[in-house]
Amino acid sequence: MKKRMLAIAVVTLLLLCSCTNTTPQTPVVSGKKMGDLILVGFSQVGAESEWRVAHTESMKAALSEENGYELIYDDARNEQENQLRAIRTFIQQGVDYIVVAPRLETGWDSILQEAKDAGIPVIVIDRDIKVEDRSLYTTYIGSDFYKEGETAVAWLEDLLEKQGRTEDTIRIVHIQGTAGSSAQLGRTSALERGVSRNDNWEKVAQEPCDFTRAKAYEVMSKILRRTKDIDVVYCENDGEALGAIDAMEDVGLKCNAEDGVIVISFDATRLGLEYCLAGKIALNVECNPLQGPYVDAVIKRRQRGEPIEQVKYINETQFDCFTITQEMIDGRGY
Ligand code: GYE
Repeated sequence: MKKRMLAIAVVTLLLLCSCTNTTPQTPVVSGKKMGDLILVGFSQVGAESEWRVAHTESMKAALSEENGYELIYDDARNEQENQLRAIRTFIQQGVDYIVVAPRLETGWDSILQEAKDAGIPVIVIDRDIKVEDRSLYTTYIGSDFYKEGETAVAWLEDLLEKQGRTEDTIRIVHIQGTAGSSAQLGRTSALERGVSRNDNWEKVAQEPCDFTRAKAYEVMSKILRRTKDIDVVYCENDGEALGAIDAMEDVGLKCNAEDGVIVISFDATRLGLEYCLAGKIALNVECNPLQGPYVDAVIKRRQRGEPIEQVKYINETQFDCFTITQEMIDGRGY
């Protein structure tokens, strides 16, 4: 009797085993789905600008379930500490890829070493980073910020020359982005070089405004209480340009490339370009936030075992108040 019961138990067990073998289910291991979806943890800086919102939307659209991904999205609310915490959690969750849009250029060595030790590839997007060991991340996809700045400075030199102002003192206010971010560092150093090669350019003020319209309004209002003798305002993104323009208009200054303050901006968001069409922003250098498809392509290439370039700069253009048209704005994706 005992033997018969044992035999039944063994057969039942075998049947159970064979059942689970023939109907495999998607197991869940510590929150990670082992199906064929690629699990990506994305640490975003925050939501400080229109550019950033478009960037987040592009990432979410490209790394969608229909496209083969499961995306864990984290908004760091403009704190690098939060980004480090998010990445550590991604590592614990055993994601397949980590994507990070870093707030600052430095401070990434240890966390990326942790990701590397766990065998998780890291893709850096939007702003670049500086680490001792370049093999800590797979690739950087974003903009050449120094080149963007050079484009702006060369355009300004050209305009001032056409206006016959190469001998006049040109008083410049410099509204910077988030101090220590690669977007700020690149755009700033291009202007610094411009100031040092043009003896008649004079820096009236230089202050970081975290890429936000509110901070730029506040800082520009403070500068204007000190002086209204300003020829150029170089803002490191559209939000800051809009804030600075608001402050200047409040005190009766005209923003206009022909007979007012020359405002220079970066991003070329729809709103920024509308200001350009209205003549208030003289030059808007494009910075393309639609990076999701590039990230998707890199991950798919890596999945197929194809080589990946270390740096991928996105092609960008520029718009000025003399040549921009409504059609150009209508054709924009952000
Ligand atoms: O210019 C600004 C944003 O890192 C390129 O960050 C990005 C910058 C962009 O908030 O609008």
